[in-house]
Amino acid sequence: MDRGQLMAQIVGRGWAGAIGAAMAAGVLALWGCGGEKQEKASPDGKADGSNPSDRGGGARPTELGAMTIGFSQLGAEGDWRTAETDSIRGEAQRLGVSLKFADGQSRQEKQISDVKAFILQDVDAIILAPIVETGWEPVLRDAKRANIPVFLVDRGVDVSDESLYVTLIASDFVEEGRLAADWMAYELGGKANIAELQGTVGAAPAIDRKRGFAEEIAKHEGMKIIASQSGDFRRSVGKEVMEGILAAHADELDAVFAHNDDMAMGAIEAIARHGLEPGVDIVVVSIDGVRAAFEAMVAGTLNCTVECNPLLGPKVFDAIRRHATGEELPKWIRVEDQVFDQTTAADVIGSRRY
Ligand code: GZL
Repeated sequence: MDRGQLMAQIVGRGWAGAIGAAMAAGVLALWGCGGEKQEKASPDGKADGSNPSDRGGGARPTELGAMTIGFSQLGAEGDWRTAETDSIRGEAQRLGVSLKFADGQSRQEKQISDVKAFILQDVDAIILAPIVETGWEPVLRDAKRANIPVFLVDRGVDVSDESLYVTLIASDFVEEGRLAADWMAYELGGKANIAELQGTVGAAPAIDRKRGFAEEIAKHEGMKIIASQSGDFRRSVGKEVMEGILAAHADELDAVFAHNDDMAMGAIEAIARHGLEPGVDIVVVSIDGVRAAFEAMVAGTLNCTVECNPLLGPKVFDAIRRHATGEELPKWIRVEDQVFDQTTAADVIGSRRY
């Protein structure tokens, strides 16, 4: 099976119709290729009780331009986060939405107090990028009692009552982990000792990417994770963690799976400082698809990245508008993912938008 067949097989997991158009674009789209989001109906299909018509209390504006919206961003840990923040703030400006921005500084307690402040200010909607999955129920109940709909972006929450948020706009992180494993298994013939750099402890993308990757490599008895540690989605921490792993395992390591490109860049630095050739002596596979990753693939130090599109601004305001006019939204609006490697990086780097 050649690479094209592999990539087509990976794409086969997703939506076969994407193959033709996506191949023409020089990339392999897994979910849609015209930029259309895949929307999954909520499992039970019934109203979640958060539509304006179901809500008691005061009416909210239905026009985005008349809304004041609070955006609780989790922090500014790296390139992906910056791209997401810029997308949402830029789209608010384009639409004439009054956006109150709060930087959670990578601390959940700060994010919770930011959301509480939005509730006191009686904003018309809240956009929340939750740093970790748990601990949100009380403040989401406060928002619901105040008649303020909450829209989750890029990371999910673990709550007992799904009516506490309108929808989650995010990629399928489990699938991203599977795709990374698929690509690595092909590249290394199903045999590798792997170091895993995990994302922020307790964060949905870290939990789910780990799960998807582990599920997929379990199909290849020659693939084994020999070291796994959190690098907190940060380049500097990814580098430190990789230095420690190399000190213990350099002579037996074949590959690195990093939960995001920022940590992969740190790992690449550490591998080179250790006197090994990243991308050659040790294969490096990551997730996000930020510009630095494309530059590294062109340079040959990164082998593959699974895109996780951060440009969520248009999608989130479209969801807010649809909800405000009484449309019922699915609990998960899935963002498309694409796989890039050194055979495609040079062709598409010029068209990258983040
Ligand atoms: C994914 C997002 C993750 C990125 C990382 O939706 O939450 O957080 O993959 C970022 O780069 O830190």
